[in-house]
Amino acid sequence: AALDNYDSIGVVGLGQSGLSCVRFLLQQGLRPVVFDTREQPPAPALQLVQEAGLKLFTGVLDIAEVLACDLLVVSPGLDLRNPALQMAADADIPLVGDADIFAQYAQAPVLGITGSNGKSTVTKLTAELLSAAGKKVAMGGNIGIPMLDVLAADVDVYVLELSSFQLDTMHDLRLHAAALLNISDDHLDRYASRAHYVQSKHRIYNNASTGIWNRDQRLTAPDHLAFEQQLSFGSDSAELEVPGLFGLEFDDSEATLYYRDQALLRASELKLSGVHNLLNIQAALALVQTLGIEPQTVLDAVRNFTGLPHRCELVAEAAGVRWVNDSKATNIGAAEAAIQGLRPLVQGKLILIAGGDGKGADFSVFRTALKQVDELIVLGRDAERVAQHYAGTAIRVSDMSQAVAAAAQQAIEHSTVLLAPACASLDMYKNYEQRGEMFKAAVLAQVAEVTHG
Ligand code: UMA
Ligand code: ADP
Repeated sequence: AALDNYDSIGVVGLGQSGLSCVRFLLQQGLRPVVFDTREQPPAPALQLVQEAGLKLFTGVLDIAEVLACDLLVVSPGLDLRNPALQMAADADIPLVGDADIFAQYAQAPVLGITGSNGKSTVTKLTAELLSAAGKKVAMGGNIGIPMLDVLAADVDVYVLELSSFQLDTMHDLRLHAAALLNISDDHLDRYASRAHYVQSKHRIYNNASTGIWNRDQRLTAPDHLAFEQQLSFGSDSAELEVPGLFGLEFDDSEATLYYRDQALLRASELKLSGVHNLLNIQAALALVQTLGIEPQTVLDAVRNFTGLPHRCELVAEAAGVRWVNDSKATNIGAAEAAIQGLRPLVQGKLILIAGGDGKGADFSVFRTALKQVDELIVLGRDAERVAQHYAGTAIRVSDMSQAVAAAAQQAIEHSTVLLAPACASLDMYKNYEQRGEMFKAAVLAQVAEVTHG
């Protein structure tokens, strides 16, 4: 979307993305008309809009005003099936996201990351690997920093986390490399079918020079990209006829990460845990490899990467027990990944702390993952709904310190205690971060007691 071709630009949505778009357009000397479907849009954007004296429409989108625009920059939180947006699309008014504006101004190669799970982890790690290789990196997108806010003249490479919503409105961005990490059910309330959600994820490969995909899930493969334009990763070994540059080999309970036929790292050298994180690391190595950075040259940065907080974060290792905080596992899919990712690496017991606000999910699908758990400790509003699908006897507790104490009692040597609630936290905590902090505090107190008490 070359902005000077349009006479009347509408910005729809005044959250973080909308605020950043309005600010950016004003900097370019353009005065958009702004919309938000809420009567009361968030204060920061509202203030900017009022200061700049822009025309503002709040509440149900005014069809005539929307159709009066010749370009609409739509926020990711808005459903494109909104009637006014649908009419605009039917009238051939381009509906774009911030990525299309970004595309006009970014002067350096852009790496893009999408997937149902692991996006933020891979985005952050990729940025750290690039920094380790001496590049000036700018990171943004769904990770929480609007991409237009990180545009700068002196950037060597951009790393963007892209949600399916951002991909839906992305047409012009030509990614130097695009990674589709995995696909599992998510956000199905916004898509007509699972196939539509998959299609949305695949948009990341449109215009990409290289597509990076997951051999464990054929569904992630970029079918229209030539063989030479593909790199892949997976939990099998790497020397396959598919473009298998990265892979894993397992012996006993240890996994080794391979690049072609070269062993790079053993899982025990890492601060991250879980097979899913070994996949995330491969994806990040593949992304940086497309810029000519050889995996061998950034291994220290991989070893030192502590991950993002609350995602399979190793909190403590004491008395042969590993304590892992995966409070970000707010749905069944993420908790399953944590359980399945950790299971092969645990020789003693795998002890799970779960429960919270189940958001009406059907927990019978959690049963398979629960079979891999040696002890289940449940808390929160939907504790019983989780416990009900456990074959053994679940231990019921009423707060996090009780949960940690119960886990300590059950643990034997080489056990792992995992907080992966499969539920939102809002019944007991402000957010998943606070729940994770409570877990960490309880674990550190428990460990100190064992050491000194
Ligand atoms: N909303 C309205 N009316 C409007 C505009 C927004 O009701 O007119 C509502 C949306 O339905 C949503 C909320 O406001 O509930 C925020 O929507 P938004 O589009 O304004 O969101 P931003 O504040 O711009 O933040 C977005 C991403 N959020 C979403 O896609 C919902 C952020 O990802 C992202 O970090 C930010 O842009 C910067 O790029 C967050 C997220 O939850 C972390 N993403 C989803 C996820 O990861 O599952 C996709
Ligand atoms: P996203 O940004 O896609 O939400 P995060 O990196 O924040 O992903 O991780 C969120 C949760 O998803 C983590 O708590 C973890 O349990 C799970 N997860 C991380 N990486 C993967 C992966 N590669 N496959 C499946 N699940 C994963």
